[in-house]
Amino acid sequence: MGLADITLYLDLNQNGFLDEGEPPTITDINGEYSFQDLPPNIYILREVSPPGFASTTPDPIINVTSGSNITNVNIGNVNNRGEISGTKFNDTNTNGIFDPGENGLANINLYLDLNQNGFLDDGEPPTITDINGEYSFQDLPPDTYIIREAQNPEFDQTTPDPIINVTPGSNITNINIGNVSNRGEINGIKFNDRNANGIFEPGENGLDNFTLYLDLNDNSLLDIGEPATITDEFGFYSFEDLPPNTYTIREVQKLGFSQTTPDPIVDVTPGSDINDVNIGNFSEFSFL
Ligand SMILES: [Ca+2]
Ligand SMILES: [Ca+2]
Ligand SMILES: [Ca+2]
Ligand SMILES: [Ca+2]
Repeated sequence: MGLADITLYLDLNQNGFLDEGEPPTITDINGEYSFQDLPPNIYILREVSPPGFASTTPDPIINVTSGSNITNVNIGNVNNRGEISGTKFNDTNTNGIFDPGENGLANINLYLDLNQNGFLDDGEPPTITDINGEYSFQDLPPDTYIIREAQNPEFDQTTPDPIINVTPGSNITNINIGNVSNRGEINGIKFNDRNANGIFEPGENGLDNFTLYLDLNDNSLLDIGEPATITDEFGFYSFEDLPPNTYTIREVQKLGFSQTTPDPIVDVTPGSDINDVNIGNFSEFSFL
């Protein structure tokens, strides 16, 4: 296929550059070109290589004699750009493999870390995963690239940063990168500890409408910004989406109740789901 809009020139001083006074021409829509009215001479024909293309033929050296009409001096170019694509996936079983049943993660920022400093800098190509978690980097000059994520604090990466060698014209697919949520969850029941022994037993019921909170600053008060929840009709509560940390759960004590279990201190690790953190209260009102 002919390539249009390619600049060709006769490199009269043979320095490899298009200088003033050297006849240029631009290929037409069919990729065709011509130099006319040339004094007899030996000419080197070169091109100004457009970005993304590499020359596949040597620069023609042509001996123009008086009255000659030299045709079919064809010059080859090839698109030398490459492409990398893949999926950012939710690696729920943390094995580093995009397994059936695992989903793509949308809106994750990826970039090519050209200067390999671990940060997204100006001039480094960024991309954002689409609704299916898919991404691509296109139009890449041949080089070796490191793909990194501008890490979302809710996730830990489960696969190493891909290091990809892009060769001319390559289309490298299925470079999948795993993430797993590092958030944890705590849940349990606020129960009516009728016999005040600190154990949730048959015959004891949940207590609804109790406010529980994570006492982040450990001052035994519910402060603004501390996660709080209210027990449901079964006394059930949960704290979800918790960054890894050690949490103390306290309650806003109600008149007439005394707590029969210590305030739970819970170590939330990435991805943990901690159940049955039950908290007993003894009621001074026997009708409960
Ligand atoms: Ca997996
Ligand atoms: Ca960088
Ligand atoms: Ca009990
Ligand atoms: Ca507090």
